[in-house]
Amino acid sequence: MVPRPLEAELILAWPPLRTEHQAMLQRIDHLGIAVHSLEDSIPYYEKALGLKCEHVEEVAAQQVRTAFFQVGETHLELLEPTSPESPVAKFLEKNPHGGVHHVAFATDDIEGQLAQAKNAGCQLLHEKPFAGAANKFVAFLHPKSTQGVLTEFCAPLEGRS
Ligand code: CMX
Repeated sequence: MVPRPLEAELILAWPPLRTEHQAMLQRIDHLGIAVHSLEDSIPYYEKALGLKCEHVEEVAAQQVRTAFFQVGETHLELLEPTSPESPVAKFLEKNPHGGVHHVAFATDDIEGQLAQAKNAGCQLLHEKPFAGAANKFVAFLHPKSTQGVLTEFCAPLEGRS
């Protein structure tokens, strides 16, 4: 069958062309999910979904307590605010039932990814990555500049100064 023009264009355009300067996203590292209380929320993930809470960690700089669950190659990160000033507390004010707070992409080049996003017109919430949960270097893009999704880039902290 001869492809219709649109299909032919899609075939020609796939995979997207990359230049050697483009940073590379590797996978969805985790989904951040805002909750009021880890203690109240963890049983749902363990009992209803059959997942296992791997670890609980406070990230003081972000004013959150986190709980991680592995799902295949990715994780769920529950986020409980530890202060009314926490970004997650503000999110819960607007979304009282909680819900998906951010999408975090693992990358092999976090600075390159930030530069690429900035060049594309995105607002960086952090010009420089910083130490986040689970031994990761992280940086965020403002959701108003990313089609409404708070976006995180992350890379292993290991080997960074
Ligand atoms: N997803 C989508 N939209 C969001 C959002 C989110 N998570 N959080 C806020 N917004 C929207 C608000 O609904 C609001 O929209 P309207 O203007 O239409 O009402 C707008 O963004 C508010 O933007 P703002 O006034 O600039 O900022 P806020 O004080 O509400 O803070 C944000 C929002 C994203 C800048 C802040 O949460 C932030 O800096 N986040 C990055 C750090 C973070 O989230 N840390 C917690 C997780 C840490 C971890 O994973 O360990």
